[in-house]
Amino acid sequence: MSAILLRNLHLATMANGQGYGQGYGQGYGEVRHGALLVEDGRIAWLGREAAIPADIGECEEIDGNGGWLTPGLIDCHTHLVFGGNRAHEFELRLQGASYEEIARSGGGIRSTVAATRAATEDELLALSLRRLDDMLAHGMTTVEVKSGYGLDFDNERKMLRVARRLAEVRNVGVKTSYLAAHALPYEYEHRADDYIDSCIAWLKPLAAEGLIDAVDAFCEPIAFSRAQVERLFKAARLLGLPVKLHAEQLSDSAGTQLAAEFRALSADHLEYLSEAGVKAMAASGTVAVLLPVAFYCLRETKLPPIEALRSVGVPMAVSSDCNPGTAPTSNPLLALNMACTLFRLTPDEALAGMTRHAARALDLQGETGMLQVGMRADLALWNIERPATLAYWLGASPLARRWHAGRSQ
Ligand code: DI6
Ligand code: FE
Repeated sequence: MSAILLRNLHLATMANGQGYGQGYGQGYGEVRHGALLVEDGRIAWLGREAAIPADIGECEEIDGNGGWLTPGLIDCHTHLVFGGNRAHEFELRLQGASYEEIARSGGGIRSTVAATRAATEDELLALSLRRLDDMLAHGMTTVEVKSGYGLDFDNERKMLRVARRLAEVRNVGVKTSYLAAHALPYEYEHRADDYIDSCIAWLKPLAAEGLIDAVDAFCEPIAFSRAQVERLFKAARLLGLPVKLHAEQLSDSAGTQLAAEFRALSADHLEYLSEAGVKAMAASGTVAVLLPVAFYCLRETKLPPIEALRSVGVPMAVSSDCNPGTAPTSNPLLALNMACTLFRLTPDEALAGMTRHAARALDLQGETGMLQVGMRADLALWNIERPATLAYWLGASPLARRWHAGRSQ
């Protein structure tokens, strides 16, 4: 049995109902001058250092140097696997072109599709690892990875295989989402319904291969309609796969209500979410995934209805959206800052959004996202004086060390 005792640190457990009410996030669930015991990859005990049980036996001791231990960060919405980059479109946007104009003229998602199709699986893995390693250096222990730049069977499969391989070559948890319904590929021009038929046909063999943890889609006039998404969701349900949705990012298409009907794990973006959409989410227990980096990069001005979501108790997750178009970053802490600065979340609320609530958006509640006895020992140790620093300080990572399932490396 391998045991590790972390001591001389403060704990931000992020556990429900244990906070001191510093902010809307119910506080950090703090244990000052705490300690935490890991046994066989799980949290075996935690509490005040003065109360460490006498009978814990032999273990490796780690001195936290007075820093803070939080649950490992969970980035629950990323497009981490892709080929090429879109720096040129960044230049075009600065000359006045909009995201939609670029998308309609064959750029945008489609240009990343071309680069992703051209890359071999190994090349794609190498490109993705660079971004993943940056995330890990920022305290991340679980990442969701979407397909959606392949848009045909072989290339969607290639992306999902790369996502699975990430978890084999790095010490990290990976959840995959099948996002073939991200954009319409050239081969299906003016045949969106046929393309959805193909997405549905590919779903079964890819799920049978164990490559899909959830099914996602982009519901938007520049992408797919509610009726098309509904057909895909029905196919997902038949296979017993949970769904999530890119909804109300650029307009109110009432995709969220559809997602709620299917008891979606999450509805993501939500800038244009209506009151009816908020109610539907509250009723279905769907997590609201906020993506402030995309909001920032698109210079969006319409804010997601944070206060409405808060007041009805919809859990709000915060994620990087790491993608080459609207969120070119592999720094999840930047998303925490922007969630506070742009969306006015409190720092404890933002951190809950990248731990406890993010776990729920990935169907991992009870497994990770909190410091609690029995949970997987996914931990981040930070050289900070107070947890708000994670959202406050821009750019650099104050990470001292991280553990995934009790393993540090
Ligand atoms: N919404 C987004 O923000 C990303 N995908 C989506 O559906 C953007 C993806 C890209 O531009 O490559
Ligand atoms: Fe996205």
